[in-house]
Amino acid sequence: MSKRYLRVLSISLLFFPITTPLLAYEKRRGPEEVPDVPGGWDHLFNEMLIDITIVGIIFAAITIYLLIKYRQRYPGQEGSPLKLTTAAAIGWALIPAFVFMADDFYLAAEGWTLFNDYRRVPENAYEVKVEGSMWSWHFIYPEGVETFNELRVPAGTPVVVRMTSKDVIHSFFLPDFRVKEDMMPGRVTYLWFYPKDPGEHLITCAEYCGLMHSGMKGKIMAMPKDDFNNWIETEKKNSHT
Ligand SMILES: [Cu+2]
Repeated sequence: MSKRYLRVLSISLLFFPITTPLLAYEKRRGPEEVPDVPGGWDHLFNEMLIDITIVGIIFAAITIYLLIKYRQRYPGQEGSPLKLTTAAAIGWALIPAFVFMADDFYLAAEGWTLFNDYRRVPENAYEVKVEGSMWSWHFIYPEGVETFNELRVPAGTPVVVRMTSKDVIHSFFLPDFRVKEDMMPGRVTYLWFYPKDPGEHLITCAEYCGLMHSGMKGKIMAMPKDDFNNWIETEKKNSHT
């Protein structure tokens, strides 16, 4: 490999870690759309698994190759190390490092982008308050209706929950929606999720909060919009009588 070629190659590779995050940024959606956060986390997780596997195989293959190629062939054999120029030595160290770093930066940028989506509540979100306590969830709807351990929401609308705790730290975890957030006394935290279709989803506490922590479960019931509105109306009447 000529020196000039090496220099051009290493300089262009230096730009790799800078440009790859831009590629990830390119994939952003418009502000009106509800971003697919659970799909995004799953995608990122799979991408990382694939990358780790590929990188692992490459490293293992090179190691095995070198082990065989430079093995001791007879007792007392002394090796004759390859003489590299300084530039070549630096190149061999830096170029592979930058290639793998580019991949790391790309994944990190995807993670940051996704984290933004995960923290930015869609504008038309339906807002419910929830208070955690040992060992149940108390939901308060904007219409004044209250439920325990069962959060009913209209399907097809993003939902934001504003959370706090009565006693100790709990963590509101919705495995199906890949979201989790601590609830603390004296502080309001939030998370949002998007129940696209009607269905039931688990709510569970993900922060050890005492004896019955493992029993601190609830469910989300995403209902067809009309059913949900009817339910709210009925509950509203019930709570006033
Ligand atoms: Cu708890």
